[in-house]
Amino acid sequence: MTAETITTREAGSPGLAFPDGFVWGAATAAYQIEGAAAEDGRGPSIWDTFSKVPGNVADGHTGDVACDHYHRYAEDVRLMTELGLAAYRFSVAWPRILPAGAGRVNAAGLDFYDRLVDELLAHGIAPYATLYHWDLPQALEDAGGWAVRDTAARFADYAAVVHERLGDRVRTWTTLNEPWVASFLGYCSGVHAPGRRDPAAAFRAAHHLLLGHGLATQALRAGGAAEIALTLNLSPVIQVDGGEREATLVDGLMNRQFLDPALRGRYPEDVLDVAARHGGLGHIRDGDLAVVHQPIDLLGINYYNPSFVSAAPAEPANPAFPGTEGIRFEPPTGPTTAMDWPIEPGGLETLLVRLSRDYPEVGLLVTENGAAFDDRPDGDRVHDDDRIGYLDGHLRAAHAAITAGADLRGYLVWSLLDNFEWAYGYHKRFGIVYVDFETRRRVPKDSALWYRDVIARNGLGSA
Ligand code: IFM
Repeated sequence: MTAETITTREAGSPGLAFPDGFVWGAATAAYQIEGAAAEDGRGPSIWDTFSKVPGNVADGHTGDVACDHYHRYAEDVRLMTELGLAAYRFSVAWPRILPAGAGRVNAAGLDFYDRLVDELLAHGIAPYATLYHWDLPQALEDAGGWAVRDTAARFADYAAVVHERLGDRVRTWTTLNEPWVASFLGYCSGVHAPGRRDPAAAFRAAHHLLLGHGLATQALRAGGAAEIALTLNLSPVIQVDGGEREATLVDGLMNRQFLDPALRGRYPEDVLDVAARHGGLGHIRDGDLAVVHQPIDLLGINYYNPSFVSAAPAEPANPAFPGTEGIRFEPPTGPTTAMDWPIEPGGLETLLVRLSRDYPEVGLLVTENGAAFDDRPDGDRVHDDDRIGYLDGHLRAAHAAITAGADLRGYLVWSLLDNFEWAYGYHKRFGIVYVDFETRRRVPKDSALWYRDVIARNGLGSA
């Protein structure tokens, strides 16, 4: 992924057909959409706590009500049906199932996902369940959070409880969503829950998340799970001044720190060097990597943009990347989304081709890709041509990767609904369906109608 170039493709391109059986879907996450934060026995999560501390989330927004999906899930499944989705990726809120993280199981929490799964199946939509999308039960954080080893074992126990209830109907399971974000934004830069600023804790958290993935995968397999995935946020790292050293280090910290243990059973040496200088390696015990390195069926890829770096000797370390003194993270120079993230569809092609070359044994699934823009309703419509352009470009890149041999099985757009975008609150809209956060009314945007047509023809029309 280092010293690579990114392919640029012309707009105004021909129609493209995807392989038969290619899975089209959409993704969400529990804390971002469910609301009902204190209902039916749900316990507090680190995001409940974090979002209530003034200054942590824009305008003091919280996930207390969010899209109210907990009560409106049937309406949301109807929307999915109208779009023709084959799969819906949602996450299970750990504190709904085990309000204190371990011990007592909350039956009402399991009942909610039971209803959701049945509703999806009744409409012919495959449920893809993610077990951890960042809402750690607060009680476990109080006991040390992901920085302590015990949390990995508790995660596997929780995975077994959920699988026991839903495993007869859910085929596809994802253990973790974006462990880099959970560990380095949560425990190092502190811009995500639990808001800690301790690089050593972040490296420990990363390892315990990976260990939790391995233990949960064992528990899911023992229960007979059909298909198991790990989802990573991956970003090709490009060195703009032509060198390679800085890009390689950032690639290690963001990408290979998770890819190599999970898919090869070892940490990259460059990552171990940085971790050793930030708290040491005492938390990595003999035998851990064999547990982490479980055979999995799918690698989930969340791709939004590449990263650009350069050598800059006076630069301090980036707050989310320990050990990056002397490396500048370059701001985008071309078009960006409302997140100020560069729009570079070619990065997805680069990434998919690289993954299929370096980790050929695992199938690939885009579990998130999408963009925030400043959408405004116009009567009953939301004209979001910028999002259509973004999605079209990225699907063309995905198609090019398939043509080049990548074993890409499907594409799940982020996100079905506008939702709680973490530290940005409700200010950033990623949905293909607009949500009015006063009334909770849903309005499919033009991109949703466009996506419905893409799904119906299993490909892109000519533009
Ligand atoms: O909203 C998030 C999601 O929770 C994880 N992946 C990135 C998305 C956009 O920031």
